[in-house]
Amino acid sequence: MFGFEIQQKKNIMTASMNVYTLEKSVLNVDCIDKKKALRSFSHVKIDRVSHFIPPDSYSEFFENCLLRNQPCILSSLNTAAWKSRKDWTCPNGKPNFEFLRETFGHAVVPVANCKREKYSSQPKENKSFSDFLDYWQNYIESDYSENLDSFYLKDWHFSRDFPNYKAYETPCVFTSDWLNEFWDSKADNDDYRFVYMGPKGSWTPFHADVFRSFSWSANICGRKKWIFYPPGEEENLCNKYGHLVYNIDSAELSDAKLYPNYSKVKSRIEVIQEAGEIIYVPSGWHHQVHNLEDTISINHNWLNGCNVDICWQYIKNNLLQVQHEIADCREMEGWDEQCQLILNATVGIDYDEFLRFMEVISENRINQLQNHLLLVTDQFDGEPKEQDTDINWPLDKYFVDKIEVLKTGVSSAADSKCLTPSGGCKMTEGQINHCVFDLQSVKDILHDMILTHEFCHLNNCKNRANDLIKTIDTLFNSIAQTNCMH
Ligand SMILES: O=C(O)CCC(=O)C(=O)O
Ligand SMILES: [Fe+2]
Repeated sequence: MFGFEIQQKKNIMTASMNVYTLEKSVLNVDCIDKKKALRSFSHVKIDRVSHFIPPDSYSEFFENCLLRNQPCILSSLNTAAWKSRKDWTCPNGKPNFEFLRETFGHAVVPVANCKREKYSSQPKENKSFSDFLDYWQNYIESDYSENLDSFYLKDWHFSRDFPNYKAYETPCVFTSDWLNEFWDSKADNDDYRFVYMGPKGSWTPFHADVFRSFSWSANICGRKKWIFYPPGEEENLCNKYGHLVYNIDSAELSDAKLYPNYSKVKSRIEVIQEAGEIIYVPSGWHHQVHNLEDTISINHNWLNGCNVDICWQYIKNNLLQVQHEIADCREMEGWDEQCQLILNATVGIDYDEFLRFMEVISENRINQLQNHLLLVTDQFDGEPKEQDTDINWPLDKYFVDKIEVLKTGVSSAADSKCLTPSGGCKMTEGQINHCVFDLQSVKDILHDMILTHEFCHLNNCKNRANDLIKTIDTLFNSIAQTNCMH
């Protein structure tokens, strides 16, 4: 169907346990190319998933939405049990201002002014949350008067500010989240988990997300209109100076002298997200968002083995731009390092930190797999605990070569921690497979990194990347030699 096929050789071990050997010879296309091929089959429509997504549908979502990079909306059943949906809203569906003020009023929050534009974004300032709520209630009382400002509380690191208040639980399909896993491991106490609150009419200008990550966004109350353009269309939405349009509905787009490529735009997708629904925004899809009512939402930016190549490509492209901008001082000593500094200041990460990112993600998975191997081999004296939940996640479909994986029957249970093994427990087959897929995805990036001149030029980076590739290969060999599911 997608122009390539993974053949498998199947040896029946016992009735319930098969060994799958993936033949390297039929996997002669790079995994990154296979991911690209899957993404090129765009629907240009947004599916609504009307049911609760249990962990055993993980592989369906993985294939249809994450690998294919296609947007979708999950039904409100997926947020029905969240504390924020009960505590933060009134029976009539409006925000519960009293509860919010009493519980979180003392917090300091970032607030954007939607009626102003400064350097292609809405200027932001910090306010106390109770002041913001006072403004919001007055604005509603004025019937959203044209004469008043439209303020939008954005990018509030709510979980960081209130770690003991469990406002929500990340749905299983969004839990392979390398971005927050990495940022949580750093000392700077930053993350990509946010709360947004805005009155009717507040909006977010046209953009693609940080590092070209995915996002998911759940409406706690209210409704949003989303306008999407698939990756690549943004080139037609830039003016003759190469600047992306700020408001996708502005009249200036029809000025052919200013936006010479606008007539080439092929697809625009609009969708209304209702209260309780969660929208999944794929990697590199540009979007603009309007609050149609007083709306509260929770969102995460995240990335994983499905889109890490898009992120790495984005960072490489940004370095090219930086190099172009300071090309006139190329001969000066330390020019490469200077480019990395500017890259970090503009994009938020440089090559050295991206390698650190890959190292942290791999270390976590290598440790999990090594602990599992210890538990299932003779070196462990004691009874390993069984994990009671599994995800339905067949590795053989997701392009990993040179690995023998033991398949057993899979069970399912509604546990959103489905991808993370609990301490002392054997990993489930699905968890093992996912770890292997993740490590293979890191390996693909490392291989690309060491082919990049600027990367190899940086102190010790090439050695670190090569060492990590060797460690991953050694682990893959031990997995292949061990009956993992003993
Ligand atoms: O809800 C909004 O205003 C913007 C959210 C957004 O851009 C996102 O979740 O990626
Ligand atoms: Fe966004």
